[in-house]
Amino acid sequence: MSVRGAYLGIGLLQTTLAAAMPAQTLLFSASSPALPHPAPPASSARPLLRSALLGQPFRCLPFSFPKVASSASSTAARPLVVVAVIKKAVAVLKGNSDVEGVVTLVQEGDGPTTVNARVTGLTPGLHGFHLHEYGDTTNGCISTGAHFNPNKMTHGAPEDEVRHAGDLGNIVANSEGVAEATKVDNQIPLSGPNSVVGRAFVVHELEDDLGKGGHELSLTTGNAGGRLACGVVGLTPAE
Ligand SMILES: [Cu+2]
Ligand SMILES: [Zn+2]
Repeated sequence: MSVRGAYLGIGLLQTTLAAAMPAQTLLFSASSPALPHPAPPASSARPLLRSALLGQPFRCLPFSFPKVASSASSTAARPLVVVAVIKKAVAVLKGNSDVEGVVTLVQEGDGPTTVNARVTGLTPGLHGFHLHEYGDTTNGCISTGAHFNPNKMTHGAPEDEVRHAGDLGNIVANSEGVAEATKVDNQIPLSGPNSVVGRAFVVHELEDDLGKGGHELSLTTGNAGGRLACGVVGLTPAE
């Protein structure tokens, strides 16, 4: 079984086991202590695990989660299990105005992070939407610092090569002041050195010019104006 095959083959297990596993856990065996509560007896766990893997026994091997290589032609089963751990996080946005919202983040393995945002109370139109460096709201949204920028870049659009990791562009509010957006991004993982857990989302008063507005602030903030609401990203149960 290819790595990709193993990855897909354990999809069923993932939903039952991922929640009980620490985010860094990439492998497990049938005797793993990290089973869900209440832990099923080994006698009932083993048949389930085996059947989902075509009867192959588990073996716990050192393995780092892959940047999945294409190997669709390889279908030979191997006694190796790679679990794409699903990580989820949430941020509840509040501020000094009527603007509020909820942002959810989901990341599977080392893949991109999917961000779903719903923000209400906005003026219709575009509003800058970023991850800022700190999850510190002691002084309101101001204390979340600048845009999350681990690679020391200048401000840009999400699709630009030169951008802050936290640059997620704009969200667009409708005539009711509601903005709903889904963004899929590779620079905002939920674990590792550039994890955004513990940092903060900020929704701005104005449109983010994506670094192209020619304003003196364009290359630092996109000239997106004040901070209407913000919320710290925190881990949430994966299921
Ligand atoms: Cu911002
Ligand atoms: Zn930026």
